Amino acid sequence: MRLFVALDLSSEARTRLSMLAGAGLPGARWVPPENYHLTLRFIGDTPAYRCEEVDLALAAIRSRRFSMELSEVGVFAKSGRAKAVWVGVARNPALEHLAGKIETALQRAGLEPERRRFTPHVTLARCNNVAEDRLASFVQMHNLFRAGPLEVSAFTLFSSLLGKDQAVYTPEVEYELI
Ligand code: 2AM
Repeated sequence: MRLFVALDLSSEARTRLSMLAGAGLPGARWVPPENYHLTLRFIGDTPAYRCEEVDLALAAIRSRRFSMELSEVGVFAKSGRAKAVWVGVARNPALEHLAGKIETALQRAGLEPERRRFTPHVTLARCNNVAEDRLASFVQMHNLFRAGPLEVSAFTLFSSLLGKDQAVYTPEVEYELI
């Protein structure tokens, strides 16, 4: 199974985010609102025997509920080419604390450390060939975007099936925060 740990979003948050999507960016592949999530830790392909260890490690985490605010729109680029358009999160020590606990728990369960820095975001669109000026004006137009506060009372282990068009994400286990 291809796994990742993420925050699921409420339908209100999905609706707010979906209002940003759809127009003005030829070449963007918009993520369908049912697929919006905030990844806390990508795990990747996991053999069956490891899935149980991952579940046990995540189930042992005790971390507090918190709220967060979605804030700003940005772009990930690689070699100067835009790859994804995302909505970020206002600075949030509780969110970082939770991501850190998940990282520690998964390393203890035997997973390789995540080398990439945690950059909380919700991906709105993946880009193939989006014109730079269009992207710049999209970001500028939506830079004051805010949604929240969103209450976070659980995190979720998702499986991901990569499809030809869009991935199918399935919530496998939900872990309550205290
Ligand atoms: P993204 O939204 O920035 O693409 C499921 O694939 C989730 O895991 C996505 O939200 C994706 O982030 C995230 N992810 C993090 N690292 C990944 C990787 N190496 N490969 C695929 N997805 C990754």
